[in-house]
Amino acid sequence: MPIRFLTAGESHGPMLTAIVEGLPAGIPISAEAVNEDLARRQAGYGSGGRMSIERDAVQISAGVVAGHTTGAPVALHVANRDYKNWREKDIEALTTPRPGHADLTGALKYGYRELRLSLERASARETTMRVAVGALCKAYLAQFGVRIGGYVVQIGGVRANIPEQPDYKRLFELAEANDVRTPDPDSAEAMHEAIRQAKIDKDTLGGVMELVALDVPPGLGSHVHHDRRLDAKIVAAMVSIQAMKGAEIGQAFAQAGLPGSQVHDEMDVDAEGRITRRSNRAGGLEGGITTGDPVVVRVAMKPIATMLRGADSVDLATGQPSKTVYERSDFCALPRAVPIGEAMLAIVLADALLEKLGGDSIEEMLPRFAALRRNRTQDLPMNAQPWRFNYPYDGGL
Ligand code: EPS
Repeated sequence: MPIRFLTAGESHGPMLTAIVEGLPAGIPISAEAVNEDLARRQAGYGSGGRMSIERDAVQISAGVVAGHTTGAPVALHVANRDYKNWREKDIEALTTPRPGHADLTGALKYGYRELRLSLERASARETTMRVAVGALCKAYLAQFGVRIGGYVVQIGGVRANIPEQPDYKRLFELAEANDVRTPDPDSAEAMHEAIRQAKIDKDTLGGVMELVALDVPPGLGSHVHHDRRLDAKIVAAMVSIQAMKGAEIGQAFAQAGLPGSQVHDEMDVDAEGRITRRSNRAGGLEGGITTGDPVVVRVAMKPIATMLRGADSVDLATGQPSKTVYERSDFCALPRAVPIGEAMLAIVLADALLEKLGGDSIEEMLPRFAALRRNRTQDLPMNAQPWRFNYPYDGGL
């Protein structure tokens, strides 16, 4: 794992912190570019009151000098503006766990006598720092022409229409143009309406987002061992995001019901010896290795656990049945989850590309990137001879 990162910070504490280790020297970094992604994470219909309090802006206090990474660990901080509203407050005891949140499981694991201690760290407020770390990884990937974007494809029961082999850059743009971050303008209104109805019903909604990486070189990841398969790393990274309960590469679950002839991406060869595909149903990964086609991952978010209508639970202080207590929350956080998914994909891909290229500076890596083997017959010379295993040990037979 060339890239390692840690985050620290509670949802209503003074600040959030991240340290990223393993980025090479020479990546141009601007706080403005990080802040753009932080602002995208704050925008979208369906948010609660908290997003009108916070104005996330990064402080970079180590590892970036004169606008470039030095190769040293990068330290990042984002202030919680809401902290001043909590600092002097006598906080009500929280003793009734919300089904679907970490309230109960956190207390069970750590022996908390106050459920707020679980929610403070389980909160998706922490994803602010993942987006900041992801922005650094996006800047690294951009040096090699790799671009990452995403959009919403489903909110509640409303599904967007996405063409089979779309112009992804156009989809990224279209998605930024509406408040539910979907590239299908016809579905945007219905999604907005579904969230509005959920608010009226004092309920919450989840959905599905799609993250895409473009111009990823072939050959990242590996089939040789379980913990080197890139599809597994991507899925794990996605499901590590708060409230994400499932992830698939391409349309894995739909493909599970189809015959192979309707799933696999058949190959052609052009006059220059380039091997092309007629489709990208594999979502850019075969054998845990990138194919060179767009990497496409879809992530399912459960509806947020904090519901205005409350849910049946148990007051642990009295041992009696009790409704959960509502303070404040998002109704649907999926539109603003897209930059978080992008960030996690950027982190995993940056890590894989660093591993492939080796080296300590962008300068060292650029020629190595240019020399990578591609999907061309001239890059894939075959022996085309009969051969034998000839293992050094023949199994004692
Ligand atoms: C969250 C609850 C809400 C969300 C929060 C995640 O916060 P609060 O309890 O302060 O109203 O707004 O998300 C963020 C603060 C954020 O920055 O995304 C939760 O319980 O997970």
